[in-house]
Amino acid sequence: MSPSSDAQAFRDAFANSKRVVILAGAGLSAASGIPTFRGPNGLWKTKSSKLFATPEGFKEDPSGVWQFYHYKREGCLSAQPNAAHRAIASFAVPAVRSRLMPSLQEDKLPLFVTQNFDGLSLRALDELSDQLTPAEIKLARERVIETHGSAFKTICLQCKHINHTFDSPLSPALAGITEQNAGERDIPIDQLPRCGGPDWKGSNRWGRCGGLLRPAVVWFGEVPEGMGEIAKELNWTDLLIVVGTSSLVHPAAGFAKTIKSRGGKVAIVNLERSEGDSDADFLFIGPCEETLPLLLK
Ligand code: BV8
Ligand code: ZN
Repeated sequence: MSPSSDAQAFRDAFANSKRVVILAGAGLSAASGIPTFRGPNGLWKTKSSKLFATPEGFKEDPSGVWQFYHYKREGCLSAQPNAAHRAIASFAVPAVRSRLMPSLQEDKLPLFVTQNFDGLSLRALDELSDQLTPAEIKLARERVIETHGSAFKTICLQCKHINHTFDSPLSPALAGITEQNAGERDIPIDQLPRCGGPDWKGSNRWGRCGGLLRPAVVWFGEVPEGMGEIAKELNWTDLLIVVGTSSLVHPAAGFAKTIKSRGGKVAIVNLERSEGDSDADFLFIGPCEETLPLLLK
């Protein structure tokens, strides 16, 4: 049976769902100006994912990879959440949940798994500070899993310290790097982001070690974040909403099949057809920044 595009039937299924998971990909942030990976002008068209999204690539060319992530981080910092981010963030508001999802088990917030590392979904939650208490925002943020990591976290290769920072540039040598000139400079490794920051002098007062940092994003062959919590949640999920992903990258691409195999429903909101979408229960083709707010009104 082919997927339904009946918005009211989707709203009814949504209202009857006890446990909801939302999975998002690059299409969620497209309207915020963040390029997707595999679209017509996708990132992987211009850059090789082998170099920029694998641990081997980083080992081979840490200078090139840091330049790539520097301008990606800058892009994410200057981007704003769009209407689709805000529609999903609105589930954190109790009145929205009771209107849209009155059957939620113990009013459990949907688990939101994003493959994006741009931080925009968390920023959309922070924007609700006029409607939610800090405790409610904290609770909602804990239900967001950035399963492919975050552009705003770094890991030290030496002491494994994970640092969360919006500072930019992470080292003076990266200042002025843009998409146009990235890779032109060969930045010496000791001028790349170091543990303890650019003014690291020996073991400074934070006890940081000065080791080389890497972006805390999940590269190919690496274990995505939150897999245990996600697997547990998928056991109970009766509705998975998939937004803005080509559904080509595993294990996220396999969530829909898991839900279907357990009798749950799958709704896909995507600009164009995506891998495996004919098995979905609902399919809404269009820009999610327009379709999602309409579906969730
Ligand atoms: C894992 C981070 C084991 C960095 C990314 C060989 C060796 C090892 C592993 C594998 C292997 N062969 C296969 C694998 C598995 C591999 C994989 O799936 N490969 C694929 C390509 C075949 N996966 C992994 O390696 C993963 N790890 O398997 O570990 C394991 C597994 C389970 C449990 C324990 C251990 C790690 C995957 C993470 C890789 N990291 N990037 C960086 O990007 O800089 S991948 C990259 O793809 C991004 O993270 C991105 O999030 C992800 C998915 O892409 P999308 O978000 O879907 O973006 P895309 O452009 O493709 O599509 C956008 C969609 O939006 C389009 O459909 C478009 O139509 C739509 N759209 C556009 N605009 C809009 C819109 N929709 C709505 N509205 C709009 N306005
Ligand atoms: Zn360190």
